[in-house]
Amino acid sequence: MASKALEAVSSEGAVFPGLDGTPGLILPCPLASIDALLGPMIQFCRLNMDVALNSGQVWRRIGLMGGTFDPIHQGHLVVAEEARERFRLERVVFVPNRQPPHKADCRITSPEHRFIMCVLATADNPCFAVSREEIDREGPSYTIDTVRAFRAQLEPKTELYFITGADAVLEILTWRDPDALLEECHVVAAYRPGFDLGMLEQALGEEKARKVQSLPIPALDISSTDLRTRVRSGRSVRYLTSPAVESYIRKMGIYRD
Ligand code: DND
Repeated sequence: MASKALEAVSSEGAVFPGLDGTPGLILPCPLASIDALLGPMIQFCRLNMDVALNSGQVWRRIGLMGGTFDPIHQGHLVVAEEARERFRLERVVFVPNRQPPHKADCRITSPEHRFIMCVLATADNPCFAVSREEIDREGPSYTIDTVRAFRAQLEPKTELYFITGADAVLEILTWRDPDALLEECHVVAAYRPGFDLGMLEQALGEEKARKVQSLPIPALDISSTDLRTRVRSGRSVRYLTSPAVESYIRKMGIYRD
């Protein structure tokens, strides 16, 4: 099972490989309800996180890809993959937030739907895992709390890279405890062609901007907002997100209203 490729979620179900030979996941079929999916997803995710973090192996570099992921799409996946390659990350852990601190007044899809979509989108990449660190933590999902929670589980030598978009990094001084965040992990700012890197220095000041690692990524003009709008108006999201996520959105009726 571990060697099988991901098959899209369909009426026949889907098989996901586990990381490094851990048992894979067979989705219950048919996809009747979120409850039927959540149990196996959480178990699969825990197993993979155990392999990713607690396998006794000393990791040198782990990436944390934070986001609201409402929904996750190819843009997010490309950023994670580019960061993995560029910084030679052994694992990239996707960390969907429960309560985005900067989107308090926005309507956000339930954390469990967003978590499941992250698992579906990442399950076929043996270097990707999904964490429930923020999903299971009450209150606003502050990144510094997450970085410290991961730090506590990892060897002191392991370097942590918090990966996010350059647009988000421009706002980092408004985040909780930005100085500590910049000290306790490498902050990676992924930028698309046309982004003026000088803006990072303008926004953060020279000293803090120097601590940020910039990462060029290919231009993919995809956004979660656009995906939600498309679903609401009955348009296709095919190829903008993974087939399993597309299928999940359709079957669960997410973003229809
Ligand atoms: P978003 O809501 O922007 O995530 O949140 C990004 C991260 O910042 C999350 O982990 C938040 O919890 C954290 N945050 C924000 C504010 C305050 C604090 C923490 C705090 O601690 O006080 P999205 O799901 O919208 O996107 C995830 C990332 O992917 C973003 O950085 C976004 O820029 C990037 N992205 C793309 N990059 C390349 N090409 C595309 C992209 N679409 C989104 N097409």
